[in-house]
Parts: sequence; C-alpha cells; structure tokens
Amino acid sequence: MERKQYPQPALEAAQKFATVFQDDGVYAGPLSAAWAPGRVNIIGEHTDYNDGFVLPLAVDRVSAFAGRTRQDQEVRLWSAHFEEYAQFSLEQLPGSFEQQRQGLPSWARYILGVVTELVRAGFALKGFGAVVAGDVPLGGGMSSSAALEVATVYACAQFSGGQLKIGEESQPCPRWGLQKMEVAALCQRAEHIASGLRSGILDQAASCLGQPGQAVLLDCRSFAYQYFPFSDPEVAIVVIDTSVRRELASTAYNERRQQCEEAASLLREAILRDEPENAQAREIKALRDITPEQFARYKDQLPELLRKRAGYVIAEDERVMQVVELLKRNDFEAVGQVLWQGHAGLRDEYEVSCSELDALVDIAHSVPGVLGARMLGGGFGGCTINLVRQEAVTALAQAVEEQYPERTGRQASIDICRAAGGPGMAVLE
Ligand code: GAF
Repeated sequence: MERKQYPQPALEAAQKFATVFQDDGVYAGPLSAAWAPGRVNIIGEHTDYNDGFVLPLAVDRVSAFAGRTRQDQEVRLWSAHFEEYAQFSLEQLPGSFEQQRQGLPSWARYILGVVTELVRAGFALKGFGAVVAGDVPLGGGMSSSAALEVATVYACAQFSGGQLKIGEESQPCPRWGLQKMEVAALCQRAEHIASGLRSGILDQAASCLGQPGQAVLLDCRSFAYQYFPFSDPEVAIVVIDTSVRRELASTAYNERRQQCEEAASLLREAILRDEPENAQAREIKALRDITPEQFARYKDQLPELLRKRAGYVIAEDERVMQVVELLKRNDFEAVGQVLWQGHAGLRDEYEVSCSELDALVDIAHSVPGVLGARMLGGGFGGCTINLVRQEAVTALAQAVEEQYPERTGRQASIDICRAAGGPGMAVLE
C-alpha cells in the first residue's frame, strides 16, 4: 500500500510504536492505524444541543492511533504530544469506568470514555497498544477531543479483529457494527462521561461525516444531513488561535445549555397559556421548535438573560439556513456578512466570547478582502474562523502579527485549512 496517502500523524505514530512499546510477545496482528479529523464550523454555534442546525466541515488535521492488538485485556497508550504513557483495562468495564478514569491524564480519559461506551453497547473488544499523535491544535476550538474520540472508535474497530465494523450510511445497520452517526452519538456520550461537558453532537458528527471539499448541513434532531460544496479556490478558510485556554469553559457551557432548556420550557408555557389549542406548541421540546415570529411575540415573558440566550439561538438557526442558500449561489461575500453577525450574537447575547477573540475579529474586520470572521466552537478562548480572499491572506497575517500582541499581550497562530475527508483506518504492514 502507498504510505503517502495516510495522514502524517498516523505515520508518525506508526514510526514511534516500536520504540515506545517493547514487543514482549503480547502483541499480535499487524501494525495498523486509524485516524479522524478535527472540524471548523461555518455557522450554527450552540445550536446543536437546542436540536437545531449546524454547518461544519472536517479539516485536514487529524488525531491518529498506530499500534497492535494485544493478547490480553489491557489498553496501553503513549501520547506523542504529552510524551507520557497511560493504561487501563477492559476488564469490568463499564463498571470500573469511574475508578479507572481518576488515574488517567485528561487525554486518555476520552479514549477510556469511548472504549467504555463501546463495551456498554455490547462490542467484544480486544486489548491493544498504540501511540496517539495528532495535528489538531489541542483545546483550540477545532475539536481535538472529538477527533480523538472518533479515532478511538476506528482504532477499536481495527484492533478488534472483526468484532466491530463501521458501516456506510446507505446500508442497514449490521448487528455487529455502527453507522457513522451512531459513531458520533456514541462519542458524544463518551465526551459527557469523560469530561463532564454536556456537549451537543456537532463536533463528533463533523468528524465522522467529513468529505473533501464539502460542508455538511446537519439537523441535530433527526440526524439527517446534506452536503454542500465549500471549496472556492479564491477563498481561504483561515483559523486564528488566540492562545487562550480557559479551564472553566465547560461550567459556562453547561450553564448556557441549562438556560436554553429553561427558555424553551418557559416559552412553551407562555404560548400554551395564550393559545391552549395550539397543537404545534404542545410539541415544543427545544428552542429549535420556536419560530422567529413566536419569539417576537412571547419574548417579553422571559427574564432578560434568557431572552438574550434564546434570541441568539433562534437567530443563529436562521443564519444557518441563510448561509446554505448563499452557498448554492457561491456568494461568499454574503456568507461573510452572516459570519460577522454570528460573532456579534455570540459576543453580546450569548456572551461566550472573550476580549482576545473580539480583538481578532476586530482586526480581521479592518483588513480589506476578509469576507467575514467569528469565534469558533464553544468560546471563552480558542480560535476564530475567517473567510478570506486568497490575495488578502498575507495582509491579514501581518495585521494580526502587528496588532494582536499589542492589544492582548499574547501571540496568535494562523493556520489555513481546507475541507477534508472523514475518519480512516489502514493496515500498515
Ligand atoms: C463545543 C461543543 F462540544 C459542541 O457540541 C457545540 O455545542 C459547540 O461547542 C458550540 O457550537 O464545541
């Protein structure tokens, strides 16, 4: 097989395997690799856990495993990034999850979370040893944890000797396998137990569904999805990292989710008080079910904070649909305008931005040829996504280099991404 078609981190992990794991006779089977991509989200932020719509694409950055099956029930891992080992046992999972989790570094907790959910789902896994490597910026809003989770499922499939297979979405789900959106949902559950973040499905779905040159519109309630080309050669997707990482981001995230649930339930009550015969209102389960017209009519019945949160989410769902229509016409100028609006909503109504993200968006706004920019992902740090005319990329990089340290006392890093394919696996020898 041609090695150069595999992502670089998979090859790096494969090269390291023999040097960090002693082959003491316990390893069997060929050296194999599995990987899954990170993502950027074009629009549709914090809509996923409101059962709404998102429009992400997978990027050409991956988390990867390379290793061999073991003849026992142990999982032995080595992180190339952190240069540390971690290990856990498949025995007594899922019961032993919490106890084993406590002894692990945070990167390995995601892997244990996924393995636990696979065992809970009934798959007979085998032990394995693997090196974990990757080039998705860690904690930077490009979903390094989701990439690691999805790669773990593919690694387990690779090391389980046929006990777990991943089916194409067009096929009926085999009893021994999972389809892509089932992989995403399983990884979402793993994220919840591993990190306590009550995340939506966005990151894991984007990683699973990646297609070169395509963004995917996902309905986060029905899991129906549709691809739209996102690869204008004139327009670059530029991701700029603030270098800010906030430990408490998951607390604020879970709080936002709670506020949305409360707002949906209060709006439902208000509508039904007024319109007891309204059958549609009885079906309201999440903010996704509130139309902009209903919101305009009933928003004053919400406390101010919840009004802001719900107002942002309902408008953001509309923005996703707007961008989809604009993409059909390849109108990137107008898509950019929607991105600026999205950032304003995240900053002023949803209040998940921070001064460093705002500074990057401000700087981008001042550079001719930047079509649009906004914060990316959960917020409180991480990256911005910028849609930039190719000829303006250098000017943007210069403006950031000159102005960002002065405004924030920090350095930002700039990355150009393209829409790439989803997870993969391979036998390397
Ligand atoms: C994080 C979460 F993990 C996603 O589910 C999503 O809610 C996102 O923040 C905001 O859109 O990445």
